[in-house]
Amino acid sequence: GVNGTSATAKSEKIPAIAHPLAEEPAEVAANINYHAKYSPHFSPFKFEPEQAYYASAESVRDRLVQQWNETYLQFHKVDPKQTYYLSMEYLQGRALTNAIGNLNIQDAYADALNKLGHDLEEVVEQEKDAALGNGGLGRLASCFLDSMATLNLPAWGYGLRYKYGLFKQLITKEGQKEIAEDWLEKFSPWEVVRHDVVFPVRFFGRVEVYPNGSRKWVEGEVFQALAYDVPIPGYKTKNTISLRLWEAKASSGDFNLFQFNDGQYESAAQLHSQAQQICAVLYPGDATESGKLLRLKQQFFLCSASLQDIIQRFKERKNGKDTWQWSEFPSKVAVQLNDTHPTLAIPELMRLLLDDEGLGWDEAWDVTTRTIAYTNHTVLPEALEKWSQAVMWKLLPRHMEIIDEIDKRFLEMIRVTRPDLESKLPNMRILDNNPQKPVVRMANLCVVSAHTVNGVAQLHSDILKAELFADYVSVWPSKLQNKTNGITPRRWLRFCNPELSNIITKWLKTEQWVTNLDLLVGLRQFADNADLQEEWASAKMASKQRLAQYILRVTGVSIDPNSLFDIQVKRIHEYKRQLMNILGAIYRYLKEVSPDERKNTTPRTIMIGGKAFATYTNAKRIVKLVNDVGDVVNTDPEVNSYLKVVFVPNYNVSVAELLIPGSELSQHISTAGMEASGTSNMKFSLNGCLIIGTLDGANVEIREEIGEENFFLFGATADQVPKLRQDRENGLFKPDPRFEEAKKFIRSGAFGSYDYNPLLDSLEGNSGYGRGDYFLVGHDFPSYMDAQESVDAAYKDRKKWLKMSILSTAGSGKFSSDRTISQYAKEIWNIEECRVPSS
Ligand code: T68
Repeated sequence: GVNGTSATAKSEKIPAIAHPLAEEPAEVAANINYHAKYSPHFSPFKFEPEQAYYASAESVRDRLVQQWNETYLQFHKVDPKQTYYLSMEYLQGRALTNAIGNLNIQDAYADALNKLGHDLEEVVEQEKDAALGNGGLGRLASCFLDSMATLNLPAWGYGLRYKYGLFKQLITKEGQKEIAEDWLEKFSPWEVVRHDVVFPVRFFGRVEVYPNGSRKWVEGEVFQALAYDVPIPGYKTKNTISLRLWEAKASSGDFNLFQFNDGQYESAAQLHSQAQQICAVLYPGDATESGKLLRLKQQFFLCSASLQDIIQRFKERKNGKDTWQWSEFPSKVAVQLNDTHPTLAIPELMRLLLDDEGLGWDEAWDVTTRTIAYTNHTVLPEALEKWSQAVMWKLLPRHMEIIDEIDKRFLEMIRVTRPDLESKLPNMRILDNNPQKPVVRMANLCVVSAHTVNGVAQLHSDILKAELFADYVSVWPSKLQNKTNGITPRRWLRFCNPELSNIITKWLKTEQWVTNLDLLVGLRQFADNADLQEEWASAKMASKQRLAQYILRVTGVSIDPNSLFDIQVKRIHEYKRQLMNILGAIYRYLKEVSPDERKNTTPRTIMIGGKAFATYTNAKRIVKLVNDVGDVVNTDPEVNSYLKVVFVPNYNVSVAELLIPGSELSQHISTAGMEASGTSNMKFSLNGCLIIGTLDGANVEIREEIGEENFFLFGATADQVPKLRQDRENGLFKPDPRFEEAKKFIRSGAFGSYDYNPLLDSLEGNSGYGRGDYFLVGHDFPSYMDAQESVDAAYKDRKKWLKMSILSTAGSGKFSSDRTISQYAKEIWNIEECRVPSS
């Protein structure tokens, strides 16, 4: 079938009857009205914003379904090589604004809703964010889908349909509290359940060996993976691709009616409730001991279901021949692993080829390695996945056999071809057989098995080559690539910042920049133009006012749109150094207690937002500290017209869409070498926000593109970090008095009775507990404060600041995910566009 299902003997198609989906407001209104009446999810007497949202979304979905079908028909006809992006996370955010924007029908919808007595802006806010991801990695996957659709690439996203995505963050007197967020509570109009797309997925069991030597994984528990498809429309193209999310179900025979009739209700439904657990919650990222087995089950569930689906689609495309050639699989299929989370795709593909399809090892290995590519997103050792061999042998016995064999053959190959690497083998091999805790190193399995490995920014890829994966580089010199991350200019400028977008279009005299972001350089020639500067300033002011209203509504704090809006929003992590930001804010507060200082000051509003992993104690202490500092500063009548400190609660994609357009300065201040790329830095810069930052991740490339004079740089470089840590252990670190003063003020109890000593202790000492300021906050603090002084000075010169702001946008063209995805398509996937012809 066109949509990837098996063709039935009797192919009964839905007759092609044209159903015009109008673009005239009156007819759009009729479409919305139709859904309000005939797709009734609510009482018929209500047509409040919520009902208007669902009816609008369903009417948009009708169009998407139509484009979707045309897209699959085209893919089926042309039969191109296709890419499958496997990711445990997608941070989609809201879909309505994006869909009507990409379909270019926003005006018709705004008018239609007006006719129906509603306001589009209010209606779109009814939608809950789809937050099936933790942070940058998940959002990157979503930006990539938007670009793949927009570039008309034959591509699919595969993921899991978690019932509960990322938690909702509440701020209480105790600090952060996590609340389960049931994003499907009232159903999602953007998913289509595909009852005809179901695959079995096995856990546990044993390996059966046959007389001819072949092996098969049998028994254990078998669940069903059921597909839910989410349409991903491209921008101003008919192409609409799929994000296919798997849900786990018990097999239909698994409900024990005898037990149930016997009153044993729980055990009768046991497999049903076990199935529900698999996709119940998104793994909350970072390091946690709990739920390890469940996480492994989730990873395998995604890999197994997706590969069965991919193989079935490959088999359907016989290209006029009687059967398929497995050697052609890699010229029809590219699989990209988003970090090591879907690594099990490697042994699962091997297993399917060896045991189900009867290929020999060499042939199966050739197909697998030519199919799979891997993206690394971190060098933090604690974030590199390692699975217990014992757990793996139990849950996936056949896969462990295969991994064992891959490891053996890798050792053998190195010993034969590169005896000089013998001493490196213990670190290079896949299995770590340390008797204390034998583990499988997933990153090593990926590097050994994938044809291409990539980092996500130039500096990060360089570090991978020089450090983490250095030993492999001499074996496979061209396996490692860089693919600097990007963001979709649709969501992150065109739709979230229409005021600025209109100005850009006006001055560039074209809207082509939305799909060709390099055109933004055309703004450079106008950077000094007073008219552009005034328009630019008024767009920024409008966004700041909108943001100020939001902050007042969610925090009760009133902020001044004439102050400098300084924002740091991202997951709370010690390496991202939100603690440095708040220490800087505290020092600024101490200074501004003096009336003399206040006279020359640049009024600032410092906003910090982000979620802390529920058991990451220091991260939670940082959240609490920002809130406590805010309570003191914002109620100090002497200071609060010069400085405000606001914690923005529940940071998510929709909140980002409000914050980024209203920002003037954003902080990307990680310890150099630790942030693989960062992607919000690109969003801020694109929206004309200046950056204060370290030479880390993509900051390096942003600074190169926009010009070093437009970037507030400070701090140690990545190559200095090891020596600085060493110096510290040798007692050579001399703290700056400003750093000491800020810490002392917290210890004095100025921000309440909460015990911040353990948090501050992490910044002290030379080693041991707190690792002696492992993240080098103390070392970088003085240069950070100096850079902040340059920010204040630059902001006083309004024309200079506006010029820098314009140049930030003008230099951000490189950071379109369209550029990133074109590079993946050309340099890793070897796929080409497959465009739906416009009728
Ligand atoms: C981020 N990684 C990098 N990991 O930190 C960031 N989830 O520098 C980079 O820009 C971004 O990836 C995109 O490349 C993450 O977001 C996770 O969220 C994570 C980590 C472990 C488990 C699950």
